[in-house]
This record gives sequence, C-alpha cells and structure tokens, in this order.
Amino acid sequence: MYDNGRFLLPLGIVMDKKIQEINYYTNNIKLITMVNFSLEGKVALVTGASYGIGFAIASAFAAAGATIVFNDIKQELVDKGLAAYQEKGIKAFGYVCDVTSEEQVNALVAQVEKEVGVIDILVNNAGIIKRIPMCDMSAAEFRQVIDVDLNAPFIVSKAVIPGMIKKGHGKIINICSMMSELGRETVSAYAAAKGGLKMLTRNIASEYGEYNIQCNGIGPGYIATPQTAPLRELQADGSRHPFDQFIIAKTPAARWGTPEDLQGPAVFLASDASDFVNGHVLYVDGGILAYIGKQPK
Ligand code: NAP
Ligand code: GCO
Repeated sequence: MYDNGRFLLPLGIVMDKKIQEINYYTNNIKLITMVNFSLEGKVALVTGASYGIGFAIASAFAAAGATIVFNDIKQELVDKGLAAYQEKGIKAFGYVCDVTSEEQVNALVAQVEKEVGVIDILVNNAGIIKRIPMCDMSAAEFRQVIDVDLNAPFIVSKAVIPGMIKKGHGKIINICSMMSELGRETVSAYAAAKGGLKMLTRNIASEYGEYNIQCNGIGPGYIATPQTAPLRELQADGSRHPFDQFIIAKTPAARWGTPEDLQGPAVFLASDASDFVNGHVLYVDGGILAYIGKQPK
C-alpha cells in the first residue's frame, strides 16, 4: 500500500495538475465565430480602387461591414469608381489623390479623418508596370515605377500609422506580386519595387507591431485585370497569346486568377482573425510559387 501510495500519489497529483492546465487552456480558447472576420465599424482606405484588384478588395471589405475610402489620380476615374460602388449598393468615399505626392497624401488622410473617421485599415494597392527590357529602359522610367509601387506605400503608410497608434490598432496590407520573389524579362523596375515592398512590409511589422499594428502583404499570382490585359490579347489568327498559354501551364490551378480570388485573403488580413499574423506575404497564386513546372514532352 505504502509502496503503491508512494508511486500513485505523486502520479495522481501530476495528473490533476495536468487536467487543471488542460482545462485552463480549453476554457480560455474563444469560440471561432464569423465575428472574428467582421470589419464592422472600421474605416478602410484602399488606394487606386476605382476598378481592378483594389475595387474587388474594397467591395469585400464593405460586405464585411467596413466603410470604404478610395482614391485615384483622375476625377473621371473617381467618379467611375463611385458609380461602380453605388451600383453594388456600397456607399464609398472617393478622392482625387496621387499616392506619390507626400503633400497630397497627407491632405487626403487629414480630410478622411475629418469627413469619415480615422483609418483602421490601409491597402496599398495602387500600382503601375512598365514592360521594357532593362537595357532599353531610361532611369526616369525606372524611377517612376519605383515611385508608385514602393515609395507611395511608404508615404501612405507613414501618413496613417500615427492615427492607428492613437486608436490602438491598425492593419496595413501591401499588394506585392510574384515579382516579389521571381524575376522575368522586361519587368526589372516592377520586380525591384515589389521585392522592396515585401521588405517594407516586414519592416513596418517589426517597427510598429508593438502598437498592435499588423502589416502583411498579399502576393497575387497572374490576375485578369487591365494591368495584365496586354498579356492576354488574342493573336491575329485568333489563337491565345503565348504568355497567356505560358501562365496557364505555369499555374497548378490551370487558370488566371480573378480579382475575387483576393477577397477572402484580404478580409482575413484586415480582420481581428489575423491579429498575430505580422510581416507575412500571403501568395494567392493558384500554386505558381510551389510548382517547378511541367516536364517537357
Ligand atoms: P490596374 O488594373 O492597373 O489598377 C491599378 C490602379 O492603381 C488604377 O486604379 C490606377 O489608376 C491606380 N494608380 C496608378 N498610379 C496611381 C497613383 N500614382 N495614385 C493613385 N492611384 C494610382 O492594376 P491591378 O491589376 O488591379 O493591380 C492592383 C495592384 O495589384 C497593383 O499594385 C499591381 O501591381 C498588383 N498586382 C497585380 C497583379 C495582376 O496580375 N493584375 C498581380 C500582382 C500584383 P489609373 O487608372 O488612373 O492609372
Ligand atoms: C508581368 C505581369 C506581372 C503581374 C503580377 C504577377 O508582366 O509579368 O504584369 O508582373 O502583374 O504582378 O504577380
């Protein structure tokens, strides 16, 4: 008995302690409900979102409860965007602002804070591409791409971060690219900018994580939008563009992505559901980055 007691008692105590610990952890896990993905009461600025990927992401945010703010360089495009949101039953606030201008961006953020509210969610979506072989590209053209695709996310982020710090939370999503990881002919400036944007993402996460600000990237694969339209143009004989065929072969999903494919990942990264996800780039690419490619026949 004594011998048994000597072994059983400590074992019993150890088991009791373990069960208490297990109970502690199970009791403290909150139920996952759709509320985690809600953006109710949040103000979201999506740059360059009159159409394309930005428009799809902003529409998903609105469906999740957020108030949408967007900008574009030209008034006609802002008006077009406002009409498109209205058609979907979304009340959006649109402003003219060139994201490469620090002055215009600071004025935009001040105006949004006054007219709509302090920004909780920023998506750095506005972007351009110039497909020119590197040795034919002028330094001015290279700088222009870096300016919109890398300098602008820096300018807009630094304009919204102080408001997020005051609010005690914030989400920044940078729209990166396959070219944040891969190169190809003619896109040197774009790849340099999107690679830099991946590192800016990690740095914002590192520098402002302690203020409950999460900065993550989304790396879309090849998505059918006006930006990629030249790569999908039908050939004179009616056949598909060689680049179009190349992308289908390179993508395990065997199709181009659509702007809608980015909606779920964007809502996740904008919501409380991702509060411990920081400094990542979530590639939404139908599997391109995972795939070595088809063996030649
Ligand atoms: P898009 O169809 O060309 O739309 C880009 C938007 O950005 C347009 O509304 C454009 O306005 C705006 N914009 C450009 N420069 C601006 C500036 N200086 N200030 C304010 N707005 C500006 O492109 P998208 O395909 O939707 O791409 C959106 C983002 O995703 C870009 O960052 C792009 O690089 C990235 N991306 C796209 C793909 C893809 O396959 N489509 C893949 C990976 C990443 P304007 O029309 O007035 O120029
Ligand atoms: C290109 C394309 C790409 C895509 C996208 C890929 O010419 O290769 O335009 O750069 O737009 O960024 O993720």
